[in-house]
Amino acid sequence: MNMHIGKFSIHNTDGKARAGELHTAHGVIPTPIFMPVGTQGTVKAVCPQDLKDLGARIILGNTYHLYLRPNDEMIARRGGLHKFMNWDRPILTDSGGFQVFSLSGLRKLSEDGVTFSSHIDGSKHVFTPEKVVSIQKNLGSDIMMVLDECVPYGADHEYTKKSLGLTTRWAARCRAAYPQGSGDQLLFGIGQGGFFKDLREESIRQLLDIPFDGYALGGLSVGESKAEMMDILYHSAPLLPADKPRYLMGVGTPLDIVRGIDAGIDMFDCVMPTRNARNGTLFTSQGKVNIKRAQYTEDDSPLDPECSCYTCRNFSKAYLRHLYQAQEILSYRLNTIHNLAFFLTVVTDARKAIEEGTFQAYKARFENIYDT
Ligand code: PRF
Ligand code: ZN
Repeated sequence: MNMHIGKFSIHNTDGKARAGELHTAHGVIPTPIFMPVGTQGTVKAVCPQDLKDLGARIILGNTYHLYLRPNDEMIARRGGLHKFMNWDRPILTDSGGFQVFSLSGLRKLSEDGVTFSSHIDGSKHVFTPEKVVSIQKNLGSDIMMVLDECVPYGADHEYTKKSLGLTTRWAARCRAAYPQGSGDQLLFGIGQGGFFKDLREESIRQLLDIPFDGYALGGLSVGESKAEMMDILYHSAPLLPADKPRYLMGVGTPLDIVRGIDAGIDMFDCVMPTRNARNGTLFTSQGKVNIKRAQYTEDDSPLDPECSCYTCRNFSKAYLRHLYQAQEILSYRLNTIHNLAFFLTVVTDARKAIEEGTFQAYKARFENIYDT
């Protein structure tokens, strides 16, 4: 195994914001980083080459989906997910815990794991900590996530406390199934604790007794208000080990990401740029654009004059609106390319600002354009 794998170095800080580098088996990831979501072994509507042209450095895949279809052993026989989908840069896989709770039908939690029925054909399956590590080993992701319970919004203190204990015990079993340094893959722990600061502290404190290669905050952006999320984010991010990468799962809007960086987070993923692209909501340096609006019918200007992506260099808003209205496949592709370019630019610009010591000004400018 390459002795640098898992190494994380921070070369600049600005307030709590950090600029660093994480070494993985498929290359070095500059942080802060945004990870486009490629749930089923594809970032919807774009090719791996498009992602490279956009400067994407790491993408996310989902254990839950790839286990159910086409299945992890089938992918392993083809040399793993990188080979199967022809993406040679890093991949992070989520553990499936969250997807079981958000997508599958009937499910039952026990100490051993979670029993659930497939959203595809209703068939019954069990995810244990050992099973999700085994699946992620078959997929060959660079970063594996532990099995956790993402506590539903509104859960009370008693439920949340019990649940985080279970998440910690599952995390320890995941680590035991893949001891640190036993291969080229990294394993991240996930802190839960709902919207109770004492429980967030307890969850992170428990995780610190287990050596992980990085630490995530889970259980945010699950239906709470912006203010509640920010309160927990700014409280909990600094409690994660300073010398390990910190990952805020499933978050968020461009402003959430900038604030997350401000709170000391290094890694982000969200379906927002790709999903919103497909329903015509585009993010620009001037704010959000709803491309279906009549005002763009004869607007020959580029979507974002400050963007240098393929879409903005070559097409007008009038054309993008037409493609959307006509439900053309190219609409998905061009919109996705632009939205990903925007999210990736947010983190690269943030990184530059941290290096130059101008991150607060960058954040302030951002807050003027995006209010959510
Ligand atoms: N746990 C896992 N994946 C996740 C989350 C979580 O809490 C979230 C919450 N925003 C998104 N993805 N394993
Ligand atoms: Zn663009």
